[in-house]
Amino acid sequence: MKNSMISNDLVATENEKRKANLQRDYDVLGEQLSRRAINIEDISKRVSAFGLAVPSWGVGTGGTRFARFPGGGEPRNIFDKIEDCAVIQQLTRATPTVSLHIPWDKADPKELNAQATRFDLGFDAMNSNTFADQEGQKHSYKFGSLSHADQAVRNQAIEHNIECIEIGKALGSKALTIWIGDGSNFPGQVSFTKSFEHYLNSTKEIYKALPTDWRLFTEHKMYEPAFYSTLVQDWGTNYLISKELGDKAFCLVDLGHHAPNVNIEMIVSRLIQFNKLGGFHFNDSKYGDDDLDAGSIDPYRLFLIFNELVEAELNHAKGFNPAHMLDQSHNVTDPIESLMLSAIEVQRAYAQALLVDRKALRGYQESNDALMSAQTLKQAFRTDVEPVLAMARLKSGGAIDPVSAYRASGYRKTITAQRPASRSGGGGIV
Ligand SMILES: [Mn+2]
Repeated sequence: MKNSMISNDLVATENEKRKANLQRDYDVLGEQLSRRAINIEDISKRVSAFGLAVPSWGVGTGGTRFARFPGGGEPRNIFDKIEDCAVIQQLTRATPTVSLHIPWDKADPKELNAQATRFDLGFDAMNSNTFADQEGQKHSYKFGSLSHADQAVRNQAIEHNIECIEIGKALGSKALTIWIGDGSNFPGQVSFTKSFEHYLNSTKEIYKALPTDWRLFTEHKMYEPAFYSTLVQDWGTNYLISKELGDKAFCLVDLGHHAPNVNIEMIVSRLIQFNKLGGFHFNDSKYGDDDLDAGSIDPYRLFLIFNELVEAELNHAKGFNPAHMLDQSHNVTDPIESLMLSAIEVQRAYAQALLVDRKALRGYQESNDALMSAQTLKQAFRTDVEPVLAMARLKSGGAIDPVSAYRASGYRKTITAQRPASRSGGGGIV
């Protein structure tokens, strides 16, 4: 890393304390895996190559509809946010890119590029915002944006998305993510058919402005902010959109945007099979769109999703290139710590999924051995891959224990002194 927010000497000192034990754990795991005909070095290499994007808005403290309790040293602007993202990447080596949200992160692209280059960071998908009104905006999105009854409102929303593409081009981004809050709170409030027709026509205009090497991601969400009907409410509608738009349009799966108990891994499989999986917003939930830390509630579900992804990767599924991003709200933790651990949880699910004995699984599936099929997945999930993840971090210059190194650095205290407290800053967790 060209520049670092935390002293590399401090990271080295912290690693030195843990290196010998890690090597021992790694060797033991390597021996265990070799008995299963798995080369630990192969798994390590794949884990090292696996990257996630951090959403710029994730490094600020989140909130609920009731209150927000700001933490110390909150980023004041996109340049502070990139510094916090650089810390996450420095210590985990798992998050080489940042995903921007316009207009919150609007700034001179030259300056944005310079700040990202300082830390060897890149820019992932651009995120537009037509779910809130911005200062000086001509038309309100109170009753919708891309699906609004009024053509003038729809045009304003279309133009905003095209502007996001233009900014993204200057930053080396290759994708636009559209999530809208359009919907209704009362039966009869909107015409399902008419509003969807408007949405499709609007999105087709945006699609036309998409460069040839870009992808358009649309994100479905079951409810909120609209509580009776949401325009893009489920993966079926999302799939219809991507089919209507064309080959550059893909579905984005946000784990928290489904009803409890929905079989998300099966949705993922369907989208892969029909070449429409764009990527993920990783988080976890217990009840609804709780935006909890990835893997904190149901790590097995995360693993089962990665089981599908690894299957597709190994089969070289056509056009398979999912974008990985975290999308969470950190209300009670230090966002940097949550994002570091969440990135590691996603990597963990990936590493565990790489351990699935696929040949054995296929055999059990073909002989209808339900019990052993399930056990084959469980064997991989039960394997403690922490030494692989920690070794991958160490070898690529990160921290064996990112949270300990972060706490030892006193980074939060330093930035709290440098960045005056602010009570503002939108939630905007989508
Ligand atoms: Mn999302």
